[in-house]
Formats: sequence, C-alpha cells, structure tokens
Amino acid sequence: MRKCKLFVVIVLMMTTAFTWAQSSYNPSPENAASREEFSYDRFGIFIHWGIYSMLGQGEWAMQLQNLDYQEYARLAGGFNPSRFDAREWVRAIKASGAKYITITSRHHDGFSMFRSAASTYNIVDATPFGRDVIGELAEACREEGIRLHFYYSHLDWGRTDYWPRGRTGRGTGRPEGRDGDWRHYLGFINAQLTELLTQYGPVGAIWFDGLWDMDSHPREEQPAIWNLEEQYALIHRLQPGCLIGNNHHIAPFEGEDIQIFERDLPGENEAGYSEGQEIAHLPLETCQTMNRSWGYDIKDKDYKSPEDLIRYLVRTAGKGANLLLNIGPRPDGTLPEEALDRLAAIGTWMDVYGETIYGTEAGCTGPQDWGVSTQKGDILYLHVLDPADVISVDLERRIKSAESFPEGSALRFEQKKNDSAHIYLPEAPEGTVDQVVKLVLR
Ligand code: H79
Repeated sequence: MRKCKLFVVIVLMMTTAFTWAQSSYNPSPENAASREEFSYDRFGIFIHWGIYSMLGQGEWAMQLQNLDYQEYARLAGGFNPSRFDAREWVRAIKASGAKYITITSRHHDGFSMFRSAASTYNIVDATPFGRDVIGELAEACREEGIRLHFYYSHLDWGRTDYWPRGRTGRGTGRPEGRDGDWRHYLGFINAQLTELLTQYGPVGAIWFDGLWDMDSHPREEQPAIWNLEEQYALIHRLQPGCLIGNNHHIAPFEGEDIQIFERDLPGENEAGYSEGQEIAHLPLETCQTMNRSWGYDIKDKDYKSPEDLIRYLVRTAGKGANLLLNIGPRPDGTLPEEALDRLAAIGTWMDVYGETIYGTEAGCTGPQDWGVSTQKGDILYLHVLDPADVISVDLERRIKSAESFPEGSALRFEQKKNDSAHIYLPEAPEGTVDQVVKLVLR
C-alpha cells in the first residue's frame, strides 16, 4: 500500500516537472548570445519619431487633445521629412558610444513608420515622402555596425478593430466595434511583426509598449488577452536571436528576454511607473529622456546637462543595467542640436571611460554615498560622483592595488579587518564628471 502511494507521488511529481519543463521558456543559444551582447553594450539610443512629431507636442497629442482619428490620419499627407538622412543619424549616434538604436516602428497613434502590406496607414503608402525610413535606417545601421531594435505599440488609438477599448484612446471618435475585432487586431499585429522581422535583416529586439492599456484586467489575464504566447513564439521562430522586451511596468512574462524600466533605475520608483516591479534574472534596461519628452516637443528645452546624463549612464551601469537614452527628431528629419551636443559629449567621455562601462556588471559594493561601482572579474571601478578627498568602501575582499583611472597613478588606501576600506583620492581635474578609481581585488 505504502509503495503504491509512493509510486503515485513519484508519477505525479514527474508529470508536474514535465509539464513545467514544457511550458517554461528556454532561450535558444542564439538568444542567449544576444542577451550577452546586449548586456555587454550597456548603452543605446531611443528614437521617438512619427507623424505626431509635426504637432510638436510629444507622441501623446492624439490622446491628450482627444484628436479625431480620421482628422489625425490626415497628418500623414503632409509628412515629408526632407532633411532625413539615416546615415547622419547613425554616425552621430555611433559616435556617442551607443551600440544600438531602438526606433518607434509604430507608436500608440497607430501610424507605421515602415513599409507594410498589413495597413496602408504607413510611411510608404500614406505620405508624400514615400520612403521606408526603417529600411533606410536598417541599411545605415548595417553599414556602421550598430544594432537596430524596434519599438512596437501593443495599443492603438486609431484602429477601429482595437475593440473593446482600453484605458486610453477613448476620445478619438472611433465608432463602437464588433465581435471578432480583437482577434482581427491581434492578427494584424502578427502580420506586422512578421514584416518587421523579415524585411530588415537581423533585428536586435522587439520592444513592446502599451499592454498596460488593458490594466482593468488582472496580470494573469494579460498574456491571453494579448496573445503573448503565440506572438512571442512567432518572433523567436522568425529570428531566434531577437530579444523580446515589454514595457508593461510589471514583472516579466514568460518568453521575455529583457526587463524594461521607464524613467527609473531598476529597483527605484521616483517617476512612478515601477511600483512593485521586482527585478528579474534578465538583462535590464532603463529608458530615459534627454529633456522631458519622448516625441519632439517644440517647447521643451529642459534638457539634462551632458554631465548629468553621463552620471545617469554610470548609475545605470552601477545597477548592472543598460541605458536607453531618447531623442525626439524634428518633423524635417533632423536631430535637435541639443541632442547632437549631448551625443558628442557622451562619446568623448566614453572614448576614455568606456572600459569602466562596457562589459561590466554591477559592482560588489552596491550604491554608496559617494557614488557607484562597476566590475569585471577582479577589477572594480569605483565611480566617485560626489567629489571627496577620501572615500570609504565596504568590501568583503582584500584590495590588491588602487589606482586613478585613466591616469594610472597609484593611490593610497587602508584596509583593516572588519572595517570599511579607505581610499585617498587625488584632486580631480577641472570638469571631471566622474572620478574613477580602479581597484584590483585579491
Ligand atoms: O513611448 C514612450 C511613451 O509614449 C510611453 N512609453 C514611453 C517609452 C508611455 N506611455 N505611457 N507613459 C509613457 C506614461 C503614462 C502611463 C500611464 Fe498608466 C498609462 C498612466 C496611466 C495609464 C500605466 C498604467 C502606468 C500607470 C497606469
């Protein structure tokens, strides 16, 4: 009798383990390699560009001003970014030290910035410009050796088959939908994802946004509502190395390869979109704006200084995360000078300090009152962001040597048992944004 019970228990355990193993997502070798490459790179540039850029009030104008969906669509007829030059963009971005570009292939307004047979509401068919900007960008990225990621909005403010409606897009004048619309809409998404993943060569990542539009439903229902299982499988089947990220502000779902944080470092919630967003065991990415806006805002000159942006990049690396820093190009296709200045300044800094950012992990000290640290094996880079003569560092391992970076001069340090180490810093040269100490640990 006992034996029989034990047998039943074992069989039950085995079937549970089997179903669990079947349903749990295992990234392919190509995907695992992409994750490593992604984490190594630490820095990317985000681009929010669409027909909304013409209105000069960010990418949410349609929702915020309750613009009529048919009238809004007329904007496309005037979109002619005569100064757009993909190569110029990519060169300026590459010179910043960024290793990838994430561009809005389709934002919440529903307009596709790429050639699409799934809808004529796209840049090739609906604008006098008639050029596939995503295609041109893909080509320029290939030439310059920089990866391309696609932002793709789950939600849509302009399509009538986005029905039933979610939290937003209720004031755009669309008629009520019919049964079957939602299924049709999901089919449209799969058709467009297929286009994005077959028309432009290797895609580094698909970056979803807008799932939160249906947040009147609990988290457990979201994968079924949005057809995530099939959608994610489609992406990984078409391009196994393509990473999937979803800016849903909640813990990652099965099948996602990176975890995204909006306007906050992982574990922080100052902007208010990351409440309870536990940090997963996935590559991490924080997206942030240079000024206050994502899409071009003609009034927003409130740019963070180049120094502050560099320090933000350092803090992100100190968390073991990537920074995806945004630019909102103008409707004529140019990048604002303020953005170009910042790209150049970050690039100058990265030329010297890249070693302390690329390929590092979060440093073993965690955040300290003087700054943060990044690490590569036995090498620990202390990023002193608040100038000091001496800093104390909590370390479990013994320090073998300490030197200033990039100068390489030996620094005095003290490390007694069961006490913080003290490191004496030289005077920082004028204009230092981050005083780096390179420690070798035993
Ligand atoms: O593409 C950029 C923005 O247009 C988009 N994500 C970045 C990368 C974005 N969408 N929303 N927001 C930024 C912030 C607003 C979030 C809200 Fe909500 C949506 C407030 C209310 C609904 C989600 C659900 C956050 C709070 C509740």
